[in-house]
Amino acid sequence: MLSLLCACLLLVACASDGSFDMEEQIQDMHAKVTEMWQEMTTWRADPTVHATCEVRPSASLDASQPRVTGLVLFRQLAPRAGLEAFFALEGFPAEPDVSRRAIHVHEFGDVSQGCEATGPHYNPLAVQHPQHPGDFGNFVVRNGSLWKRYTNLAASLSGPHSIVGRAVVVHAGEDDLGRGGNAASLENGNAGRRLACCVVGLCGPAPWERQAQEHAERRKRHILSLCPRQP
Ligand SMILES: [Cu+2]
Ligand SMILES: [Zn+2]
Repeated sequence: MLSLLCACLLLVACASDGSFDMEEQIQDMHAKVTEMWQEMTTWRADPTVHATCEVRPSASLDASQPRVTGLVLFRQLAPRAGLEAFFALEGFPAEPDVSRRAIHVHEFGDVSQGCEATGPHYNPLAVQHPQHPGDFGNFVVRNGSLWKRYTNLAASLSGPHSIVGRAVVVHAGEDDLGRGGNAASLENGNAGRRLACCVVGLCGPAPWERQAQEHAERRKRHILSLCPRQP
């Protein structure tokens, strides 16, 4: 199948008169062949893909800003399956009430000049916020930390719109989810300053398994704490 598509691609390339339409068709066919190749090679082995992202405070923060650190882990059981994630972050201000903070995937995996270097939201289909892959929305922060497992997030670790190599950015504010009534709302949700970020990289299953075990133990401790002790 792949060799047939490659042959078609070559034929089209040979017949090309250099026009813009033909060039566009070749690019489109190339993207389709690449996507099929990625799916075929993944299908042969265990299709599960894992990724990790070690969150560090933005280098451009001033001294008054909180230093958020932690880990974001991803798992995808098959190329078209929903994305699962663990978010384990700390260092937010320990406010008495819960707060909500936005987390998104941004375009560039470049954190060399602070989180600003990660660019805008990753937006391969040129759509409005919050329809971007990696618009994860708002996360509840309690006592300065965030600990949550999510399933079915709208992003992927494989295919042409993979978020691998791109950045996860933690914001100081809440995402208005495109309802803010201004241009920025439809680009980035007016989520405020970029507190911390990391670059998504592929990894083995071990970090996910460790986090899953810790998550199960935390849940168990939480349930036990809700049960009144017998005298
Ligand atoms: Cu963002
Ligand atoms: Zn967005």
